[in-house]
Amino acid sequence: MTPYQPTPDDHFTFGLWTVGNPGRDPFGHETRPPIDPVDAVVRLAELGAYGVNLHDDDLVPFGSRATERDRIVERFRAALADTGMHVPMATTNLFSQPVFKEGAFTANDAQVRRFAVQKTMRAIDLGAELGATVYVMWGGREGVEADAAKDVGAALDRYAEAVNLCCAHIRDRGYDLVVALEPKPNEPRGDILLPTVGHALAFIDELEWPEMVGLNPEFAHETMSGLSFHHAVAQTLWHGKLFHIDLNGQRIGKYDQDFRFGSEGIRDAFHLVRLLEDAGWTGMRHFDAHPYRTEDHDGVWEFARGCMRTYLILKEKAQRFHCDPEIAEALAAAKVAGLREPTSPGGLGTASLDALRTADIDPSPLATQGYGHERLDQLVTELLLGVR
Ligand SMILES: [Mn+2]
Repeated sequence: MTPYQPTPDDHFTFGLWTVGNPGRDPFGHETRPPIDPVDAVVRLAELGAYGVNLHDDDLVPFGSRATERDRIVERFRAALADTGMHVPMATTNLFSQPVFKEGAFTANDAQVRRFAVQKTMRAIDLGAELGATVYVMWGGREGVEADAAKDVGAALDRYAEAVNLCCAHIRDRGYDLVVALEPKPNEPRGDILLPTVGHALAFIDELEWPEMVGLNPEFAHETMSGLSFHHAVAQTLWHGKLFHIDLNGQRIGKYDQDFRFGSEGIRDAFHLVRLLEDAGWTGMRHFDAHPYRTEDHDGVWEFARGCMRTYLILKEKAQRFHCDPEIAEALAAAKVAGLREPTSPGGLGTASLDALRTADIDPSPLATQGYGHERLDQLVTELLLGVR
């Protein structure tokens, strides 16, 4: 088999909105005609993907009548059945329509909020109908430019209420579905609520059913703020809250680029893949990215192939990282395994506290020891550059 050839076992998924992105940006019109969702399913299946994810409006145009909705869904289900493709995740578009310009779950107008929750309930029904087990919530319009216009505490009350209502709907219907919140710091709003993984993790603890809610962290969204995505995902895993993940490429400090996975931040991407593979992450490797605006449809499929191929190359690099004897030496010199040893082997009792209080620890030799990070980091660089 060709090396780095994806198969469904790799669990690669794409949003319909990713390969289907027509190349519109704030300064320019579409550069590609729309792709029929059925064609996207067929092409991605040929490339070795496991499935596709969708917003409600990606499949069923906003405002469609019920009969039209059912016809579109039936045709789409037939394509899934023909290709063996899955829909592991679904989400709601609560950002494109003008009704959501002031927010959706956190709009100041209660009728807008009710419409947003109702739209989400219907999109949850669609996701469940298509077999999704994860429901992603990205609150793209849940924010503000004019700070005087938004009471942030009240907005968080309403945000929690909306998530609770959606969880109540899932429970009431008996769906096998969990919710994954997707943090983002800004864009399209000046500031967005739940801007980072840390904010979202703390928010979950305030919900009615925190066990039903986790995160969908995105590479570009943490990186936009200059934060380490690898660290964000590691902490999400540590809390048992990695329910889904959005992979793409992004440079710090720029607009939301959503580039092909690995096109920017290749070292961050490597450490992320190493983290996911070492953790035995069994979920989807979902690409939430856009082909460059320069591309025609051939370029779209090159983009999709590139996302998966780079992941598989980095997965192999992660395996080589673990087998390389010089890297093993450097990891030992850096005392990486030492962090697994408890600081207080006896725990938190009085005897252990006394042992720590009275321990004879000389900081001088500890202060002068070197950790060999220069050598270790250079070895990682050489691994990624393909010379070892
Ligand atoms: Mn995303």
